[in-house]
Amino acid sequence: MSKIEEIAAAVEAGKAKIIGGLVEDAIKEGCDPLEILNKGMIDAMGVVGEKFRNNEIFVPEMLVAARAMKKGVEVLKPHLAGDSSATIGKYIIGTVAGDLHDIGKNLVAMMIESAGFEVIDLGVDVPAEKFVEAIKANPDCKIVGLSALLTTTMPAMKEAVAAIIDAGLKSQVKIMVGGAPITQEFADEIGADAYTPDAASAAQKAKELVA
Ligand code: B1M
Repeated sequence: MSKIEEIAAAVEAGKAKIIGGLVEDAIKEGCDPLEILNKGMIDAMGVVGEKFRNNEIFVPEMLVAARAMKKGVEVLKPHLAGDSSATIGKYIIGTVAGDLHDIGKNLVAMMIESAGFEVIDLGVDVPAEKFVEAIKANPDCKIVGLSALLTTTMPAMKEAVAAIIDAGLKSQVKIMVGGAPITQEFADEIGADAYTPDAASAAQKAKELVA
């Protein structure tokens, strides 16, 4: 088994205690940090999701897999993040109301930070008003990013975008959206400025939006 396969197996089995060591070993062996993230962790979470959908595993197993991935990302972070010494603007991010998924949102925040933004992370289950308050409290903020992982929380994303527009803040900030069930069509429909499918493209798009 390759180191990356071992990492994937550890994420799937929720082995949070050993994952840090495996990631360190893989780095020492010269594995590409992005490949460790994509093939070792994100793909493994895809397998976990598939097993959950097929009733082969349940919420507790999904939770321990998520914990293992978070531990792995902590160790990987310094190897992924670039030089963020120069700040090109503030970026507010959060997972929308009713949604507790934060692994993808955290990855987006990490990539955005390494692209040079100062990230203000509002966390998970963020109501529309909290996004509005945070934008008002940071008049120099240029972009707000909304994440949703559940089809049932897509309406909360729509509400958050509407609240930002209704509060007259659309001339101040660009709105970026993403998350597994989100599509370009949905982003267009709710009035977001940009949709990106993953963390790397979110960072790229954010830079373009402030250029
Ligand atoms: Co949940 N869950 N979950 N879950 N969970 C999914 C999302 C699900 C697809 C699993 C499945 O059925 N196959 C399913 C949703 C089905 C649907 O909506 N149609 C589901 C469900 C049903 C649920 C519960 C309802 C289960 C229950 O209680 N019965 C429940 C809901 C809780 C709630 O939020 N209110 C629930 C709970 C949980 C846990 C708490 C156990 C745990 C989350 C832990 C955590 O995040 N701290 C969990 C997990 C781990 C998953 C899966 C397995 C993995 C999610 C993940 O972290 N992926 C997931 C299945 C799957 O995704 N295949 C599943 C890895 C991550 C890197 O990817 O988050 O997609 P992702 O982020 C990507 C992109 O989407 C994108 O970039 C990221 C990195 O490249 N992206 C953005 C994300 N946000 C972005 C924002 C952007 C741009 C890009 O711009 C701003």
